[in-house]
Amino acid sequence: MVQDVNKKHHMVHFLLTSARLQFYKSWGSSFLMKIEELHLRELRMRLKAPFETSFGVTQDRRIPLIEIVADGLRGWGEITTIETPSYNSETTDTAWHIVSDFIAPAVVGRNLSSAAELPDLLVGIRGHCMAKAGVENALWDIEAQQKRIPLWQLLGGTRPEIACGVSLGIRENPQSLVRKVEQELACGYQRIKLKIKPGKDLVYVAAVRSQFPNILLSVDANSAYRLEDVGHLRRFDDCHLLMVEQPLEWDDIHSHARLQSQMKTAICLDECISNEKHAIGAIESGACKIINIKLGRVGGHTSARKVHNACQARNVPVWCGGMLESGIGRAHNIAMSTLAGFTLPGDVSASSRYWVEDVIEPEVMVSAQGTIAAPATPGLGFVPKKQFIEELTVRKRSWRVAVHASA
Ligand code: OSB
Ligand code: MG
Repeated sequence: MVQDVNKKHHMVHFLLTSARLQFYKSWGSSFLMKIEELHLRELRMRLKAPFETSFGVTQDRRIPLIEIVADGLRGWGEITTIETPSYNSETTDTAWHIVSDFIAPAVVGRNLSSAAELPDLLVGIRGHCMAKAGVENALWDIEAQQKRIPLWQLLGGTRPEIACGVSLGIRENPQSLVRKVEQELACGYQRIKLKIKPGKDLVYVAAVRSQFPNILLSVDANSAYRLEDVGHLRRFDDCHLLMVEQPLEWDDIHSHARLQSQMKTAICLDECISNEKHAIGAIESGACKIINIKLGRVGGHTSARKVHNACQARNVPVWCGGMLESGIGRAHNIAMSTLAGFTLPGDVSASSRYWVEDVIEPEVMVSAQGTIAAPATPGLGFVPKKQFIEELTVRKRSWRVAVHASA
């Protein structure tokens, strides 16, 4: 029985006793997670600077966060939707609806033996990968805390530090873009990705390439071109790019295969890949040579690991994409990026590039070599700043298991 505490207030709520914890530990690997509470919040966070992609400009983020309590442990996940349905079909508001009306009622009160069981519990909900991922990832945080190991180790990660790149928004002119690239390189970032759109592409990329002939450089079009633009897109072959990311439509793997057969530059798919089957289909049809894995887009750590394994088995490098996340999402991205197949620098960069103040402690820091160290403490490894999160919260809904005092 699940009760929405916004309607019903006086809930009796049990915390895990140390005796029960001992009981679970004595069962070795057979853990149980009883999901006792789920809290859904929307945070408003202003980016330090506006971020422009081919689909629009963002500065004021509306970020849904998930906080789950299971067996007295608290786990956190971020729903990586943006505000509009212009990257994929989800938005902050669709996620609010799906979590409120379908996911929370399906999971609160359930017993799981592992976070990896969540996708099966939610098979009846089609799509809405980002909404599901926020919830699943909070459970992964809890499972790692139960097992007293860092989340990245629970996931099977092998890299104690990850390689970082940056994603730079479209700018007013090539000169200011070159200056921005120079700053990021001085911070140590190992790879520069430039957002492009028709009219703000080749000239910008050529300006950066001529100034920095040897850096790892890539471009991301976020679906701004069509297969008919193949003549134009082929001109990127002269820029010696590591990859061109998602040049064609968000749901069109086939056209990317046609384009890749006519381009030397490796195509990397982002928007097109929501699960392992998409990844296998894209690789086997020659639609891409690299895949960007985003935890939200693929539905959480369980699916992300399957996509990673499918790519690794086919010798396709992967890297971790970003969605302008708060520290919670960023911490999950770091954990995932420690898997062995993440051989290219990702879009996971320092908190201070985005936020005046982040919602976790410590904030995500990047070394002068452009790396982030995987955390050593159990679970997510970064502590959510509860007070600051409350201050940023503009709406909140909570669900708790109704328990009887005599239970
Ligand atoms: O395509 O990678 C993308 C931001 C919003 C939506 C889509 C994308 C991005 C980014 C930002 O590139 C990466 C970051 O978080 O720094
Ligand atoms: Mg992208």
